[in-house]
Amino acid sequence: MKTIIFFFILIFASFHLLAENGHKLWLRYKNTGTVNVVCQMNSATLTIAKEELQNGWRGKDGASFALTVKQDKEIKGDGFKISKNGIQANTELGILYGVYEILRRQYTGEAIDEEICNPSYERRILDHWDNLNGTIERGYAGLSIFWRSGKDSLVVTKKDRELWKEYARADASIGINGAVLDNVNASPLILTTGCLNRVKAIAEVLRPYGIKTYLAINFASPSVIGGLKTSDPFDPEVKKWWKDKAKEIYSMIPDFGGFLVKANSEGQPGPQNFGRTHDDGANMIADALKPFGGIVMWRAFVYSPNDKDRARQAYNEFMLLDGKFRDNVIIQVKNGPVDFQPREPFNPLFGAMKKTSVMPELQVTQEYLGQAIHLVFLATMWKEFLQSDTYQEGKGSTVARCTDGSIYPQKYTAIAGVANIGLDTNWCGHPFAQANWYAFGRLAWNNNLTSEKIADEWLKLTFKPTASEDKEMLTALSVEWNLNFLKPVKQMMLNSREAAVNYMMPLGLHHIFAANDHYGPGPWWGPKGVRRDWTPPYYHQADTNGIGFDRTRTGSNALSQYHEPLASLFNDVKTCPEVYLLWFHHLPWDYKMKSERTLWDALCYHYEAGLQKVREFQKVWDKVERYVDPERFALVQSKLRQQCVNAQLWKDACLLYFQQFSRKPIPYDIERPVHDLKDIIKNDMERLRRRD
Ligand code: GCW
Repeated sequence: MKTIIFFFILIFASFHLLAENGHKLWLRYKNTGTVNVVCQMNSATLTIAKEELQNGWRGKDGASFALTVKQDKEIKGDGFKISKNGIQANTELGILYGVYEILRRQYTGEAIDEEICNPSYERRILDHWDNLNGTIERGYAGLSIFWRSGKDSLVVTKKDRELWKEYARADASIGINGAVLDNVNASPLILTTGCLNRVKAIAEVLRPYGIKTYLAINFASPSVIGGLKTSDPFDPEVKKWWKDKAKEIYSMIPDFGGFLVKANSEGQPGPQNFGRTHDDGANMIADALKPFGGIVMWRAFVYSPNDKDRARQAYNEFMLLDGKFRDNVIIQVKNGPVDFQPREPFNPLFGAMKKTSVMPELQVTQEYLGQAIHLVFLATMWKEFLQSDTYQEGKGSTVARCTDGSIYPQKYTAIAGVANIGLDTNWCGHPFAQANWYAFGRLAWNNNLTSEKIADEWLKLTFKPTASEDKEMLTALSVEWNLNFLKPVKQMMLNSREAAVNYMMPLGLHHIFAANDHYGPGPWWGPKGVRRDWTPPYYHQADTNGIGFDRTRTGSNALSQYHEPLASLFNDVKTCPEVYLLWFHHLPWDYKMKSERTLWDALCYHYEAGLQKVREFQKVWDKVERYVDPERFALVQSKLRQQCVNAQLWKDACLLYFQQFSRKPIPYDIERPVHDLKDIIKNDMERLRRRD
């Protein structure tokens, strides 16, 4: 009888799964009762805090809840103290963050005991690679929410403001407090008055949510838009131009955050165009921002075609400059030494630059991880990075501790993520890509959170049915939901990044992507005349002798940039972690792995495992159909199909291509390729021709 009732409850309850288009993200709050918010102060931010509590309250009906802004030494920055009866914080923004924490706990069922929550990084920033014409570099979720093309492109509409407000709210709810509004490949036009007026309007909407605006700037701006003869950082007129520009910006946006600069990288202008160094350029701009409290985030993503190993260049260039930067300069370093690959060891600059503030740059948008098609939860990748031990100050000097102020007394601590947000109704293209936006914010706030906890929270907030007002029904549904939806889907998320590594580039392989769009496989691509370090053969180095990039002491010696014991550990093929094997070593095809398999066989099994995992994900998803509203269910289902097709292509392309060199059979218990290599290559060439 009980089971029958349960069954009916479920059937009935599942009828209440309202169609959802994903626009509400993890903020599907709906209160179940009233709350009496007690707060002595008033401000735009506190008004938001009060409204959020009232609209989302799931605690005791009619309870009193106090919001108190009061200094407490234990609370850092915009941190807060929560308890059952209220929130205390040093700042109003701290109160708002506390409110989101309370609501999150009420929805996820986490206990609310007295606890202080402090942020790991002071600045938690999203970098939008949005162009002023509305397109987004490496954006897969539609056009920009900030910029558009056309003759009215700079007119600020009510609709713009509404969308920016929703964006600001989503950011604030996960602790993000900064946004770079334009592409790092920056147009000089961003600093013209028309654009700055729009930036001002955006800043006004973002401000009550505690989000500072920053801009990516073009180093050649003084000559391009300022009419000067040069942009040489030593030129007095150039210095003055930047000082005046800073003054103009701060008169419009008093809490402006600062500039992000990509200089002398991939064709962008920089101080080296004038015979100067990175510190000369960064310091000149830092001096202009200093009187207003602004910072410069100067990127270390530099590499020239003349060096024999791209991976070692940022370190070689920037280590020489350690200690030479002004204190309002932060060096922004990508997590890995090459470029946001599915797996890279950490960039050796972390922990090594001891006299300069350094901030990690992560990529939320999945340029190299299946874009808005593949389901890849990135928290596990970021945790792997943050927990990597640099050994710079002894064991336990993790990247997280080297960058969040625990080890070095950095003047500023910060972390940035390249945003995956666009005008798509669901913001991110793939419903599960929202989890990466969420995870970035949560980890920036607390770099000790586990991937599992983040996935758990996100799934509950994003997918748990909230429609029923009937408590009993919701409880019954909840038990069932936890078991049949939460558990398997969470596991799928946690396995998803390793699956992608396996079907794309296992065992330390990297950058073997199809040219330009970086979506599918392209290990063969390397036409004459193209920069070698922009072609996959440069990275995989496959030949009949073996495969992999030799970065050992007898190779490029890039591994000497790591602190001992890492350098020796990576150098010795026996102790080098297998996940980084072909990153550091060029090995023969019959090299014996720990599993006793040959390298070639191991490679085949990794590709196969990756593909099979995606097949499994399809089954996991199909099985949870009754727990998901039809719209989001169908979208994820269709994306998983495409992911599966693409994973098959990756496996076939890479194995058939590398087989030409290994000259060994694909182990017979592995499913046979379903594509021909020559067709794959032909299609790829056609794709490139169409693009040109
Ligand atoms: O990953 C590469 C991208 C470029 C990007 C560059 C960078 C913004 O392919 O599109 O440019 O990195 O980070 O500067």
